[in-house]
Amino acid sequence: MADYRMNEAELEKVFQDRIDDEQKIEPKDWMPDTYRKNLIRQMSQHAHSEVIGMQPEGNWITRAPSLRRKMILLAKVQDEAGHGLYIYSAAETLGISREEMVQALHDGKAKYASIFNYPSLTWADVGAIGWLVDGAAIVNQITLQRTSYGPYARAMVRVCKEESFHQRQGYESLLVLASGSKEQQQMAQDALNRWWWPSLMMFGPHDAESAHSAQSMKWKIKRKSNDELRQAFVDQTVPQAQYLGLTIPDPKLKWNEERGHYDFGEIDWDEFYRVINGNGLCNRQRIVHHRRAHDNGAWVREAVEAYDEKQKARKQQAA
Ligand code: FAQ
Repeated sequence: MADYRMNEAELEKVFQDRIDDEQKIEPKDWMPDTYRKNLIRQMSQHAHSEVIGMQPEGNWITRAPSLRRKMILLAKVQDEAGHGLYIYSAAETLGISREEMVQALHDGKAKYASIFNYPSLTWADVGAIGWLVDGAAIVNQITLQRTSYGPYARAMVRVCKEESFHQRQGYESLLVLASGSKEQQQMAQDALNRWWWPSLMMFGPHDAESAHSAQSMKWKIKRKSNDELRQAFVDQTVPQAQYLGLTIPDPKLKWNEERGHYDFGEIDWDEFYRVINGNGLCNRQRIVHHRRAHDNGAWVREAVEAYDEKQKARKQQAA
C-alpha cells in the first residue's frame, strides 16, 4: 500500500517496482494518471471493437445456411456482446462511465478495430471472420491475460476461452466450404483474399511507428509488441490455410529457415490509416447502426434507473 506522504516521484517508483515484480494493479491502488488514461483508451477501444464487431457477422444471422449454423452464429455474436460488457465494466473501475465511453465512440474520439469496417459479402466471410479475426484477436488477448491491470487481465481469461471456440467454429465452417464444390471452394478463397490483409492490420502499426507501445510495454499493459504478435499470427495461420487447400494472397510469403518464421509482404499502410481515420468502406454505416441501437435501447436504461430509484425509496421507507 502506497504511503500518502510520498511525493509523486516516489509513488511512481513504488508503482513501477510493483509492475516489475509482476504484481497486478487493482482499482483502488495508486497509479499515475497517464497509466489510467492509457488503459481507459485501450480498454474502451477494445470494448468498442467487441461490440461493433457484432455487425459484420450479425449481417448473416437471418441468412445462415442451416439451423445449426444459425444457432452457432447467434451464440457467437452474443458472446461478443458479453466481451464488450466485461471490458466496459473493467474499464469503469478506472473512473470512467459507460456513457462517457459510448459518447467518445459516437463522437469519433475513440477508435475501434479497423477490421470491422470491412463488409461481410458472402457466407464464407463469416467463416473467415471466425478463423482469421478471432484467431488474430486470441493471439493478442492471450498475452493480455498477463496485462498489469487486474480487472483487465481477469476479463481476458474468459474472453480467450470463448474466442477459442469462435476461432474453431469459423475454421470448421471454412473447412466444409473448402472441401465442397468448386464454387464453394472459390467462395472460401475469395473470403481469405479479402480478409487476410485487414487481419494483419489488426495488430496496429509497426513497432517503430506505434505511439503507445514503448510506454505500454514498460507498464506491462502490453506484453508483446505489435510486430511480434503479427508474426505469431502469420506463423500459426499459414499451416491452417495449407490444410484448407487455400492460398494466402501474398506472393512474398515464404518460410525463412534462418529466422524460424515466415517472411511476409508489406501491409498497405495508406489503407490502414484511411480506415482508422474514419474512411473505410463501412465506418459510417457502423456508427450509424450503433447510434440507432443505442437510442432504441434508451427506454431499457431508463427503466433500470427508475426501478433502482424505486428500490432505494422502498429501502429508505422501511429503515
Ligand atoms: N484498428 O500506438 P498504437 C476482436 C490505433 S477484439 C484501429 O500501436 P496501441 C474480437 C491505436 O488505437 C479486436 N485502430 O496503439 C472479435 C492508436 O490510436 P489512438 C480488438 C488501431 O493501443 C472478433 C494508434 O492507432 N482488440 O476482434 C489499430 O499501443 C470477431 C496508434 O497505435 C483489442 O483492442 C487497429 N487495428 O496498440 C469481435 C485488443 N491499431 O488510441 C467480434 C487490445 C492501432 O492513439 C468478431 N488492444 N490503432 O487514437 C491492443 O492490444 C492495442 O490497443 C492494439 C494497438 C494492438 C490494437
